[in-house]
Amino acid sequence: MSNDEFPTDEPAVVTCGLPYANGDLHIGHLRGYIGADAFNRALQTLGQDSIYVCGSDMHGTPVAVNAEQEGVEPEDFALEWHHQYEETFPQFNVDFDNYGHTHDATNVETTQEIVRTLDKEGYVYEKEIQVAYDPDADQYLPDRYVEGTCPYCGAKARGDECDEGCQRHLEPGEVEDPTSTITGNPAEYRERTHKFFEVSEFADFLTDFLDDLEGTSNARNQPRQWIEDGLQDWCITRDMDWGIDYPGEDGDDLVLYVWVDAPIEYISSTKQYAERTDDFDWEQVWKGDGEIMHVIGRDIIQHHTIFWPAMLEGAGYNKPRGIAATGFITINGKGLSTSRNRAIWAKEYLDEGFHPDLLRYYLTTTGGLQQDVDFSWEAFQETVNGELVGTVGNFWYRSLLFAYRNYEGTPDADVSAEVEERIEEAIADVREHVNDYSMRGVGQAATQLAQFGNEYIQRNEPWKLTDDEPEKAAQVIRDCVQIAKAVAVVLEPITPDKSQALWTQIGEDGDIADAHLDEALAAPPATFEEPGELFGKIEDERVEELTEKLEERVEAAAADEDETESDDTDGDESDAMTATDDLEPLLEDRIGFEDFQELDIRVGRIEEAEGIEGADDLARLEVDIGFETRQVVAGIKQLHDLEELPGTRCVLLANMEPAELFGVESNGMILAAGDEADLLTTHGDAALGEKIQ
Ligand code: B3M
Ligand code: ZN
Repeated sequence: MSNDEFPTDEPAVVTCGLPYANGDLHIGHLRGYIGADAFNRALQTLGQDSIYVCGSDMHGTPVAVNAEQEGVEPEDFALEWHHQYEETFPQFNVDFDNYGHTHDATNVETTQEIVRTLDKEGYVYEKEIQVAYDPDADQYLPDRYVEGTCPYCGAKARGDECDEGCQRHLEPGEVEDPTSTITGNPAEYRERTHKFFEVSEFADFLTDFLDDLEGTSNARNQPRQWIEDGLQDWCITRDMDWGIDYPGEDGDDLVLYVWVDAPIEYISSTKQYAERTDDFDWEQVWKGDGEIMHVIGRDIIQHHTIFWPAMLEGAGYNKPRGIAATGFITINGKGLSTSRNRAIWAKEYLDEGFHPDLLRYYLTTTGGLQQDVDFSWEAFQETVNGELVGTVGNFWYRSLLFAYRNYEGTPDADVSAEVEERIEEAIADVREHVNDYSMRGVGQAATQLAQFGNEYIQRNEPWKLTDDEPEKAAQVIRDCVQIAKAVAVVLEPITPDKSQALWTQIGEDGDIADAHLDEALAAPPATFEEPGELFGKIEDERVEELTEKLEERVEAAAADEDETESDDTDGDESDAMTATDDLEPLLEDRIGFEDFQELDIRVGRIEEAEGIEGADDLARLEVDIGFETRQVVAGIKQLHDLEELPGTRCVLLANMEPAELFGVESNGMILAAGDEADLLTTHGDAALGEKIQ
């Protein structure tokens, strides 16, 4: 890999975390796959040779547990979901160059080859460990078959992950107070021999790897802390039938841990693409100097920044160049929950008749590859009606219609210097945003260019010029057609169908997806047909109806849950914001106004933020409160991207007694809510230092 600016001379592979083949796809999945798809397309518009590969994650307890509940074999169960995913992704214009699955022959072979190499290189050893066992079910309890308490943060955790707390990977035997998810019995422990991969040997390599790693800051910062805390070796086998056999030991009942073969599918899928097309050198990427970029959820940072690069390095492969870890997704401000049916399902969205590009635009411009996304039908409507209909669609239609009616196409004139410069500026912005992994920035650059187009046409009023100043009118409209084309080119990674439609409307041949950014400045064809409108408004009644539908099914699911008192075992969700049962009760004691006045709470702005060495959760902040800048220690190190915090407005309890934490003096307390430390702020233009009252 290189850290050279894109486009580089080396081929690139973009991947997105593999979906477990165990249930319906929803908006939480889509934001990742769409984001990565847009990123790959954007790299291509820069001229980067790049492909996008993925596949279904077929193994492990996430699949086995759900298959068992349905009473079907894991393989049949997973294949059925796999086929559904294969059909669903293209419907969102998620255009994988190859979509395989982890149980196919290529991946079994590649996985066994890599594990064999790690073994041969001396990175694998055997160890006796205590493994959870359920005597009633007469079965060992790997991973999701066991639940308990996270030894690091005390949250409820699964056997192999602290999914509701600190997001750490947990090794077999680590979870405290383990109970079987099959019978609810406390688990017993039995001694078993397992294989371990010596991740601890790779601490120096990983430290260097993180120094070079591009993408989002959380993907660099969290693992740095884990390395500092000391890396543990990684148990890579499980007592299960479903999975890939440890090479050379097919006889026993151990299979490889799902997290060994899952990322290897990134390689296998690339190989399949290369074999099929004969047009891509997979080894140049995976064993040479190619560029590897992973888009993942932020709950699987450890797997991608510690285990995966260590495996690659140990087996003699290339290392990833960039990792973008996406934020959380909420629905109407509450955590997405599949068990509570608080989700927007992929199929549902399409069944409602919405074009995929609308959701692509919404997810990319609100969240991109990094930010949290809140989805509500109202917010979706606002974005679609405001930006796609009002700004982009309106500009496209009015300028092309004017051009068609007066010139039957693009008038014969030169593009003005002003417009050429503005388009060049947009192209430069896009280049920078793609290199920053900011797909949100790319979307915004396109919409701002359309906004400029609207202002330009409004300011020049070509309709007043056609009679008296025909040359000037022709030049203004020539400019507008150029801007329309440029917006389509810049927006293509996000709205591929709509951009293609505009491309065809202005008489261009072929695929806009093949156009590079420079094409934004190339002259459009001289004639074209009458244009149509490419975006339609979403009406208020539609939004009301959809919002009501969503609320009703969330209520129905809640009622169902009450009836059956069923446990939430699918838990692909982060549901902290909705767990109303977990809220602390309101205090009965009332306080007087004077008591409140004793709290000196001020409007502030974070100026600096850095992690405190040796402290897992603590960050040192410099907060400007108008009169002065305060040093404050806050427990937000894991919960926020510290690099992103400077400039963030916040609220500070200024007369908190000073305290010293890890040798750092804290002079105040910033206010935050909930497990994710959602920072409180003001929403108007209150000045820094203003008192909260
Ligand atoms: N199948 C899904 C997840 O944990 C898991 C990703 C594998 S990526 C190699 O988000
Ligand atoms: Zn934890």
